[in-house]
Amino acid sequence: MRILVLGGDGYLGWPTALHLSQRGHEVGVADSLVRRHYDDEMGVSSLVPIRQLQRRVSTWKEVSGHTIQPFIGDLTNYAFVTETLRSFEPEAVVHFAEQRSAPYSMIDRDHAVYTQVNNVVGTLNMLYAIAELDPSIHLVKLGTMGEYGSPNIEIEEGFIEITHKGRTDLLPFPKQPNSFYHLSKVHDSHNIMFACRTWGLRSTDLNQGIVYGQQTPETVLHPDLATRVDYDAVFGTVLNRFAVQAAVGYPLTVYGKGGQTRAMLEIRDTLACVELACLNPAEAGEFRVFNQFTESFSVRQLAEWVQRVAPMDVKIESIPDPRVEKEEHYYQAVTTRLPELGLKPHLLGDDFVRSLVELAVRHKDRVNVEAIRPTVNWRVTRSEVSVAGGSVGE
Ligand code: NAD
Ligand code: USQ
Repeated sequence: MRILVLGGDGYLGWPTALHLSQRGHEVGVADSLVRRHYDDEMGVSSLVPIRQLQRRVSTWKEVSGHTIQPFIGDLTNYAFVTETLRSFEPEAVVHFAEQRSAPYSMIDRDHAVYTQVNNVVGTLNMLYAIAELDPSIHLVKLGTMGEYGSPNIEIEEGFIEITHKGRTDLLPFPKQPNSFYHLSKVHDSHNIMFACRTWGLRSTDLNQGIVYGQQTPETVLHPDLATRVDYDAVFGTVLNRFAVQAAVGYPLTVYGKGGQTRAMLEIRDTLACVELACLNPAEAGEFRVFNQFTESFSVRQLAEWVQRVAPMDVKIESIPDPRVEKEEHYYQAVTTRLPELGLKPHLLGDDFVRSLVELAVRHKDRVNVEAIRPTVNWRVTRSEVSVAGGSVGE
C-alpha cells in the first residue's frame, strides 16, 4: 500500500514508518519537527540520541534499500496538507502528528490553546483535504484510551448500546478525559465521525493506551534509526520514566495513591496494530473505533515491578498527585477488534522490564535529573515550568 505517516519523526511515527517500509509498503512521512522544539523549550532531550529526519531516511535507504519520502511542514497549514496528499497520493494516512503530552497541555492557557489548535485544526485540515482530493483515502487516526477517562463501568470499544425511556440506540461511549490534551482527541473523534457520516469518508480511530519500550526490529539495525524515548515529567510516560528513574537512582515517582490504572501496550504492538488497521480499511462512510492496548496496570504495580526486577536498589516514593484524577478506581476495557484482525500481543514480562532499565543505564549520562520531578500542576493556572525558548506556537 501507499501509506503516509503523519508525525513520522516522532516516538511512534518513525518506527511505524520503518516497519511499514520493511513490510514492502510505499511510505512517506510528514512532520513539522515541532517535537524537537518542545525539547528545547523544556531543556531536555531524548534519552537515546536521535538523528535528524534526513539522516534517518538516508541511513534507512543504505540499510534496507527502501525509500521513505519525507515531507516537512505543519498540518495546520492547509496548503502543505493538500500539496503533500497530491504529491504522495496515499491509500492510507496514519495520523500521529499531534501535541501528545497531557502535562504540556496543562502548563498554562497558552499551552492548552496551542495543543487544541494544533491537534484539532491539523486533523480538520486533513479531513477537508481527503474529502476534496480523494475521499477513498483511509484515515487511521491515533486517538487515546484516555478519551474515556475511568468510568465505574466497563469501557466498550467506541460505542455503547443504551436503552433510555424504552428506546434503544448505539451511541458513542461517554468521554470523561483528564486533560486539555486528552480533550483534543475527543474533539478530533467527533470531527472525524461527523466527516465520515457527512462526506462518506472512511476512518479508524485507534484509541491507544500508554506505549512503553523503544526498540523495534528495524530501529536496532543501525544507531541512526533509533527512535526517541522521553523520561522527563512533561513528555515521559510512566513505565519509560520508572525505568530511567531506576537507572539514575531516583526514587520512582508514584503520584498519589498509585491506584491509577491504565491500558498499555508495547511499542512493537503499536506498529502491528497500525498495519492491521491499514490492511483492513473501514468502509466508505464508516467511522470505527479500535481500543488499542494489550494489558492494564496500576501505576503502583508498575513501580513495584521495576523495583523487583531492576539490578539495582530501587526506592518508591509516593508524591502528591500533581494531576486531578481518580487515584483509585475500577478499570475494565474491551479490546476485541485488533485481536480479531490477528494481533498477537507482546505481553509485559520481567525480561522486558529489565531490558528497559538496562537501556536507561546505557544512556544515563544523558539524563537531566532536574527534569524528572513533576512541575505542572493541574490545580494552578500559572506555569511553574521554566520555559527557555518562549511558548511554542505563538
Ligand atoms: P511524538 O510527540 O513523539 O510524535 C508526534 C510527532 O508529530 C512529532 O514528531 C511532532 O513533530 C509531529 N507534529 C505535531 N504536531 C504537528 C503538526 N501540526 N504538523 C506536523 N507534525 C506535527 O508523539 P508519540 O508518542 O509518537 O505519539 C504519536 C501519537 O500517538 C500522538 O497522536 C499521541 O497522542 C498518540 N498516542 C501516544 C501514546 C504514547 O504512549 N506515546 C499513547 C497513546 C496515543
Ligand atoms: N504517573 C505517575 N508517575 C509518573 C508519571 C505518571 O504516577 O512519574 C501517573 C499519572 O498520574 C497517570 C498515569 O501515570 O495517572 C499515566 O501517566 P502518563 O504520563 O504515563 O500517561 P498519560 O498522561 O495518560 O499520556 C500518555 C501519552 C499520551 C497518550 C496516553 C494514553 O503521553 O499521548 O494519549 O498516554 S492513555 O493514558 O490511555 O490516555
